[in-house]
Amino acid sequence: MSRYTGIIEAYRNRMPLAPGARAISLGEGRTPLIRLENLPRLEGVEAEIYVKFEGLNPTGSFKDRGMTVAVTQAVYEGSRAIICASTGNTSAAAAAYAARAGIKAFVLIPEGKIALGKLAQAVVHGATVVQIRGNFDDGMQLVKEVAETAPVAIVNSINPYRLQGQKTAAFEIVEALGRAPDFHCLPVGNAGNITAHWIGYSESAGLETAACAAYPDSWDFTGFGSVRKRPRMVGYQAAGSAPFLRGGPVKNPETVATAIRIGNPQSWDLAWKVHEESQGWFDELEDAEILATQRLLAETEGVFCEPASASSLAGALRDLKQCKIPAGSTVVCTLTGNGMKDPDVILKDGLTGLVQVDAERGAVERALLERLG
Ligand code: AN7
Repeated sequence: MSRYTGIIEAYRNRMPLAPGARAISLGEGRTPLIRLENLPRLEGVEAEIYVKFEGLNPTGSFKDRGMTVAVTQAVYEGSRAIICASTGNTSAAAAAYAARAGIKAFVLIPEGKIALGKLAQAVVHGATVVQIRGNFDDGMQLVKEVAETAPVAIVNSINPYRLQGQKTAAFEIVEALGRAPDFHCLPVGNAGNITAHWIGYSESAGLETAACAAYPDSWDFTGFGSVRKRPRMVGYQAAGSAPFLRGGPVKNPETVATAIRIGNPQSWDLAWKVHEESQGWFDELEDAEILATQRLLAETEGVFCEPASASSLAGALRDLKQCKIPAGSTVVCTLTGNGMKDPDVILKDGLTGLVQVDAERGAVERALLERLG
């Protein structure tokens, strides 16, 4: 057994990094693929459903897989600072990996619209947090403009090294299952992650994909194939922020799932290629469905993901019930981020399960007995 040191070292031969590039890592990756045992039965769906719990990465989201590679390459190229726009998770990851690398991070976030835990992360890691009076899409536009002249490397997913890191989630799934699942469901914001997964599955199958347009230079990824099949990729958006369902950008995106409050996805073309090549689909979910599924998963399986992440499972359950996903299928849902980042969304509904009693044995016993039924 050797010490696990993150996705770059684990998949070095599949990374378009210079051999001499020093990996900036926090041990990201190797997240659990948890088979749901209670929820499918309770919901009356017949399928092998797994959740890939990316909330267990070092900063609590899948962004760490991409950030380790983007920051490694930025440092290798001599950058002293990185910049991103973010709905929260990218800023947390950028801040942490910049701290690890000893460089500066600048993060643009929509004022008042990111989960508190994510803001705390950016602050604690010493990033300069620029709160803009606008949304993610405004921030992204500003980042592109500023980076034209300022000596900063963009680490949003338009940076091709990000997707190279994020593809490793698919590698891990194929290794764990011994094959690709039939369906892979995930939340879609900028659509970088769905593209990255498709790249990962394609590499695992040794198959070409038009999504390799997202590659840095002309990286040849064929020849790694060990499995034959790729999954159908299914992307879910929040109804108030669903540009893929509207056929174009959404001007004022709104959703309780602030991580995917994105109206102008940066990987628009790539995502449609994935849609076509994988014969998948996009769909949308109401905020209430997303929150109900977040709760259901937490209460029945002990897995606490953030609202955006729950949309993957909410969508999968609906599509299973409607037989869009056939019974008996193997389905993997990516739980992109950790629920602990966004306690507000849970607590604003009131504190269920909270009881006040006197500090006295009898009172505590009564409280228990009433609920043990
Ligand atoms: C939990 O942090 O865009 O479709 O700026 O945080 O690859 O954009 C976050 C995105 C899903 C969507 N789930 O992924 C950001 C940001 C969670 C997320 C997505 C995000 P993409």
